[in-house]
Amino acid sequence: MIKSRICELLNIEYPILQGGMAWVSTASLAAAVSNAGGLGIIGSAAMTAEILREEIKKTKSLTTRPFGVNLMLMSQQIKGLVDIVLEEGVPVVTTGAGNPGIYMETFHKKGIKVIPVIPSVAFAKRLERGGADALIAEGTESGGHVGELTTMALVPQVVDAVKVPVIAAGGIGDGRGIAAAFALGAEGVQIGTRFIVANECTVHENYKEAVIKAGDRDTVVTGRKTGHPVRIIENRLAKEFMRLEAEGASMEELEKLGAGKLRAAAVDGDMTYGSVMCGQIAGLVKKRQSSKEIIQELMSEAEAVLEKLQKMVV
Ligand code: TUI
Repeated sequence: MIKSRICELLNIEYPILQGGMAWVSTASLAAAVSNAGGLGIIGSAAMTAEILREEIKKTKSLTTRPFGVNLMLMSQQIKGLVDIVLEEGVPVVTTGAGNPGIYMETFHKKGIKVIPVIPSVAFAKRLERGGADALIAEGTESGGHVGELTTMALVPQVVDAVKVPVIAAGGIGDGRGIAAAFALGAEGVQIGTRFIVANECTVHENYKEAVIKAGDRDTVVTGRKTGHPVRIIENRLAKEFMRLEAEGASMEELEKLGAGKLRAAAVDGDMTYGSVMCGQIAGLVKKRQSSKEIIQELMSEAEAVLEKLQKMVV
């Protein structure tokens, strides 16, 4: 049994958070992960306020356990999404792609735990001072919007810099990754890519198949130059993006190319011109399972690894 402050803080059985992925993490996946003892998280980045309200209600109808909502702070709808989270009484909020400082007090007044994703030590310290209940240190191995540092370099430096519990994310897909994250001082993990192929995940079948087929070098980061770095599976869209970037295309041109492409991949199953966001760890995601099977396997592997490592100390 692996327990940490994250289990107590979030009132969950296992220290595993499911990444709140846009167009991917709907009520069905979030509730299944929460029912399996982790923290399921609804990804609200592409939702309108009303759709988020429906997804929260659906999650509540499927589980009595704690769950979270991820707020992508660059979302055009952010104010409306925040209002829905406050009205519906969601237990946990994770944030990405920005500074949630201005919402912290309002969330706390409602008893909502706030766990921002941070890509650097400086940002971690700032948000700890701002009242974050825990932090997700997310390495550049992750899918979607990424920072610069690797999980291996970022997590121990953040752990040394703050007192609140740190959750590691980026490049974690099995029990070895969980054990490694704990060795670095993390007290929990956030896993996205492995849950894309969960039975309860409602993303298009082609997307799941692309993750299962992906090898270690099949993702690329587009947009590092434009300030919007995004890790996706390399396809025609990614190549076109990289060509335009190399030619010094304007932000408008790049934004035009990217518009609606995540939906095209996740909803329509377009694996050629869609934006197939996933992490570098896709190479070891090889089978479809229920969320419960994934969590059970992750935890028993992590325990076995930690026991094996302990025996190496003589
Ligand atoms: O947010 C994510 N990953 C995401 S959001 C997303 S939605 C999207 N849709 C279409 C195009 C692009 C994105 C897909 N993937 N991860 C959390 C994360 N946050 N990673 C990095 C950061 C981050 C970066 C800078 C957090 C804070 C930050 O601070 C900058 C500042 O100083 O405000």
